[in-house]
Amino acid sequence: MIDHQEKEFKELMLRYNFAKRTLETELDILLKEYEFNHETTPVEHIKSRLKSKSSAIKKLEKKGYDITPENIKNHIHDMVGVRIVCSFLSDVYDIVDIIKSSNKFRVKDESDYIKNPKDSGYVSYHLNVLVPLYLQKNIEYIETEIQIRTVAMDFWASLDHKLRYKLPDDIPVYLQREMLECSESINVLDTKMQHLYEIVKKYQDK
Ligand code: 0O2
Repeated sequence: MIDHQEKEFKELMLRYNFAKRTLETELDILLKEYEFNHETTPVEHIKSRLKSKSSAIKKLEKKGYDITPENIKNHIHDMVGVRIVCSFLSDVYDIVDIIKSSNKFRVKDESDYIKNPKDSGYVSYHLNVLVPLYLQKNIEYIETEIQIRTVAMDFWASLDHKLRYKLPDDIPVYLQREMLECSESINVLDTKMQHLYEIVKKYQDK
């Protein structure tokens, strides 16, 4: 019984690995084509990762689910994560549109944490997309999460992640407030940079 479940875990992790590689390739093609057609480079960098089985188990425990491959499939939505870090705010929305209009993936869910930031101050655009895997006998759709954000948002999220890791679950209120203030300052900067970008574009168009 245990062996059977262990095999199922392995098979599932293999599927996620295939989905990660497929997603990386398809996104690379989409973005390169966009850059070529628009003569612009909206993406600063891309990072992808596969959540480890042990991190997935921790997340299931935190959410109160039994540790089964089925529960990973149903309740962990970011086993495969790709982060696209862009220069300007408008680039984030352009890239969201490119991904949503591609016939390579099916969008399952989306969260605009730019318009509606999380209580922590986290700001980003999330797209959960189903990536088709053409296996020997069938096609399987694997859920993946794409986080799209500006360099400024990424700066905040990376440092927030590092700080959170060092703290207990109940973060002191004053620290939460300070992090929220940092996030707000970053959003002001993003808006200013977007404004400058639009002025520069007008010069280019002349
Ligand atoms: P890691 O280490 O990045 O993998 P859920 O995915 O169900 O736990 P939720 O809120 O339904 O939670 O999903 P959502 O909104 O898609 O958030 C999932 C991921 O967004 C997180 O994954 C983080 O990467 C990022 N995120 C969300 N909130 C915050 C935040 O306050 N600070 C930072 N730095 N990142 C955040 P993981 O698995 O939690 O972490």
